[in-house]
Amino acid sequence: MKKFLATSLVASVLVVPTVVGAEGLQSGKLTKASSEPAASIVKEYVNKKGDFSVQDVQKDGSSNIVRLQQEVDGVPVFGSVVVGNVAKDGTLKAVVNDAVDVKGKPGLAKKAAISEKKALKLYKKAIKATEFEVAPKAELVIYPVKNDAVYAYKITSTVLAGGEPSRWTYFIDANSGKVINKFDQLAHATGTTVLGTSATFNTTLSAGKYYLQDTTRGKGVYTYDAKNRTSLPGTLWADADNVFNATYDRAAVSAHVNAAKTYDFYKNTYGRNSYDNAGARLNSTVHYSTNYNNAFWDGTKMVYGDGDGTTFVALSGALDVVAHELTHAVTEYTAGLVYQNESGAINEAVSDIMGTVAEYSVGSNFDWLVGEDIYTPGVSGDALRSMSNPAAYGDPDHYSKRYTGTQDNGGVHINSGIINKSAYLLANGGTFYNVSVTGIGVPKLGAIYYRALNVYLTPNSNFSSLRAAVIQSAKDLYGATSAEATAAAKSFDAVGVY
Ligand code: TI3
Ligand code: ZN
Ligand code: CA
Ligand code: CA
Repeated sequence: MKKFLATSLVASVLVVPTVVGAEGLQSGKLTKASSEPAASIVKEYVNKKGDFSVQDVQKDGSSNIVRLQQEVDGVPVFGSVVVGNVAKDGTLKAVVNDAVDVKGKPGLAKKAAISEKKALKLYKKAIKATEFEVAPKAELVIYPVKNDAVYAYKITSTVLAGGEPSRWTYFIDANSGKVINKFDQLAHATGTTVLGTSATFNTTLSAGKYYLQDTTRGKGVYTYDAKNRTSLPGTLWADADNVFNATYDRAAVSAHVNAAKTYDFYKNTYGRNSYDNAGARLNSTVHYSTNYNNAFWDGTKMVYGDGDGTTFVALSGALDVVAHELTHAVTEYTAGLVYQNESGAINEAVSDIMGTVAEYSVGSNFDWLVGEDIYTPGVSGDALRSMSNPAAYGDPDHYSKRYTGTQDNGGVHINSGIINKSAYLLANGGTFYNVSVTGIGVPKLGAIYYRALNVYLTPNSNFSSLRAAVIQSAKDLYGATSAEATAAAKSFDAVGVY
């Protein structure tokens, strides 16, 4: 039991500290006022238990929040942290003391007989992995064990290749090489998608709840619930048992799974690490508003309506829609195509094209339709748009038929049909308006448009600039006189864009 200082220079009323648990949180007026640095005040209060390094001091209103890490001869004691809340006048208001008594423990007599290199070898052997998303990192720590403490290597890595992703932490005794403890920080969830299929995906266990938080991709993939309201982002999706099998869960499962698939598509196909190519966290919100028949990229996240059940079901259910939305983000960070008139129609078309290339690469049933999986559940075979035949949904398929009015931002979802048709002809081949195009396949279509988006398109590119950008990209990738470059030119001839 600690002794509490009863004297104070400023306050005259002594607040009797409340103690929660033996080493838990203590609060009250724990020390008298002082002009010493906040970290010293907390250190002094707990120093009977050992040495501490200052991890962090943060301002919190007029208080300072101090975090100390317990150490012995500079080696951290795993998990033994002290947090102190020091008021403006230098009095300690609250402290969480997780420091442990390790001084003179027999297990600490031997420091570390085995090397870090050897420990890493043992770790890799134990988790049976050779390829790492995040390489194993070892840290020598003091690990408290029953009535004793030992030196141990704490080693963590992230593995994606070959089977289930994992993030194993092992504590390996630095003398015996034995595994003292281990845990996997990734929780492998299961659930049902909007389309009624089963899926496995990554969640994170925190304080007894499983969150739609996948930490294996870039800076993470997070999925939120707007709870049928319109304030964003809503709340991070939490589940009690990691089995996402409620009807209400389906939109979230699909958004989470399809965002991860789209991340993988961009990473594995083009080496792009998220939309900013710097691993930006992928945030999605589902159950936006009520009966909302659309989806959008709001500048920082993807947002999906549930649909009204007749025109649409939950829009996150379709991979081509999710990849369409994420491509709006990629466009914003690359070409920056202005969302109006011809540049806006290119913006829309690029989203349809990359959405379809993603569907081809990582989807289960590829086609030249957009949104077919979530459009009109009561009607089969239809979609929001067709790239092979835009006219089937009233969209133009030739420059001569372009829309020049002001609706839809100057027809961004309408005139995209002209570019969509051109892209379809480039991949698939065909004769249109007496122009024959030799198809080059979907992967090359994707590579060419991805390069055009990254290199040659600008905010004010029009259809004619797109033609030049796509032809140049084909030349860069496949050669100036390549069949691909010829096909690229023909694909624009066919839709009347020069
Ligand atoms: S941005 C993209 C999202 C999406 C892709 C949605 C695929 C569904 C499937 C999109 O195309 N949204 C459609 C959209 O914004 N609009 C069209 C315009 C006008 C037409 C549309 C058609 C919406 C049909 C709803 C139903 C709009 O709503 O302003
Ligand atoms: Zn769009
Ligand atoms: Ca499709
Ligand atoms: Ca339908």
